Amino acid sequence: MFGLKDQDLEIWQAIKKEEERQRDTIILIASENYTSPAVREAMGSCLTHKYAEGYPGKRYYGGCKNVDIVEDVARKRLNQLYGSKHANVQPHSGTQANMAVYAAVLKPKDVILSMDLSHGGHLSHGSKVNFSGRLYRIVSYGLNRETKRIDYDEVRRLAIQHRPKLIIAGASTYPRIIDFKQFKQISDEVGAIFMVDMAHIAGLIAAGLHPSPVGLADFITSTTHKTLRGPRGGFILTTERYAELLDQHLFPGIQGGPLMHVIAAKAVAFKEALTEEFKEYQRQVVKNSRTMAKELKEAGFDLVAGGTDNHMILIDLRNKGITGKEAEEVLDSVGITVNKNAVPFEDKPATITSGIRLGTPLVTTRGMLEEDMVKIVEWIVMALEKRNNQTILAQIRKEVKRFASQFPLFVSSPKKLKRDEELNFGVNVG
Ligand code: DSN
Repeated sequence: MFGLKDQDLEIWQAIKKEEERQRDTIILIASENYTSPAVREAMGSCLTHKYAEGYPGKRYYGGCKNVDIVEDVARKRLNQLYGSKHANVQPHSGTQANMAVYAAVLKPKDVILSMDLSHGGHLSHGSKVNFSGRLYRIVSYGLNRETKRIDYDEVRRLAIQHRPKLIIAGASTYPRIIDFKQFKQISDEVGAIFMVDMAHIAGLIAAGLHPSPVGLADFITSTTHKTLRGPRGGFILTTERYAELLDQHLFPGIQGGPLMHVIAAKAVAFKEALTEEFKEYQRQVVKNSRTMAKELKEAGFDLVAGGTDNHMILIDLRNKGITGKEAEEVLDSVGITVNKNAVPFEDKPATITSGIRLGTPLVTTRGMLEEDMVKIVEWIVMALEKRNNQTILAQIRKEVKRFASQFPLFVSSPKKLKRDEELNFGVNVG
């Protein structure tokens, strides 16, 4: 029996290179995270061999005894984590989760009221280039021009004017707390179904660091791989009222066989999320994000909405005379990975943008603390300011690599890393 290296050198090498990239760089993509060895073991298990169309106890294939246990445990743990009544752990992704909810309660051309993509909403909440924007009539709310926060009066005004069948709260880029209670009141006022897409903040909600939509929303969709720190995938929570309708529209409605190896890994991640260590991790994610925001502001950066309450920061770079695309490329060249991002009231195309989005889930999973965020911001500031000086960029790249490569990829909670014994810093900027 050959291992991957012997059997497929090309793929093995690409994976090794990616391992190096993840180890030797500082990754600040707000929607990514590293998983625990246990999550990865479940994902790489023999469950990938099994077809299990249907739900536990009601499958269309024989031999589902063991995967039934896995899916039941995953659902039970997820309900325990959020205090919800019904969980569906089969969505392959966040978009599939959203699609299943739409399929369950909407007809083509029904009205959805959701956040504008260019103000921080998600592709699957009604973008013209996505199935959601083609199939349904989309009315978008945005941010207040002054505060760059959700304008709830505007949401109410649009809801009354357009009478949406579904109102969606939730964003891909919004650094502040979302007031789910206000959304619920507006939904009730106009008789709309209320859905929350909590993909970005699922881990923070599980740890009690962001108000929960459970008990307010009719449907809650999420991914499992962002702050929640599980495998790549999705889930949906709903009430007893919608449970059967939802399950039918997920399978057989829009999906076939569930990915049982991923569902097993989700179950492992949910167990991890129920621990005190996980809460501690989430608290550190927010502390790190706030520290980064403070340092960036002191360096003269313009933060959308003035700062952050969660794991992410959106920088409007227009006062620095650099585009999002340029900033992403410069930072990439020194080993700091971010993504260019539209800012509210954007004047540049999506391929250029005026902003960059930063997030702290990954660096916190590696055990980095506030003092490390200070260092990272120093490198970001220096790299952007001296972007035309190749000598300085090369020096920063060296320092970033030396710094990043000392951290393991996964530490269950920040306190687990005995910094003085296990790490040897001594990095000096400038
Ligand atoms: N693409 C993801 C993000 O980066 O926020 C959302 O699906």
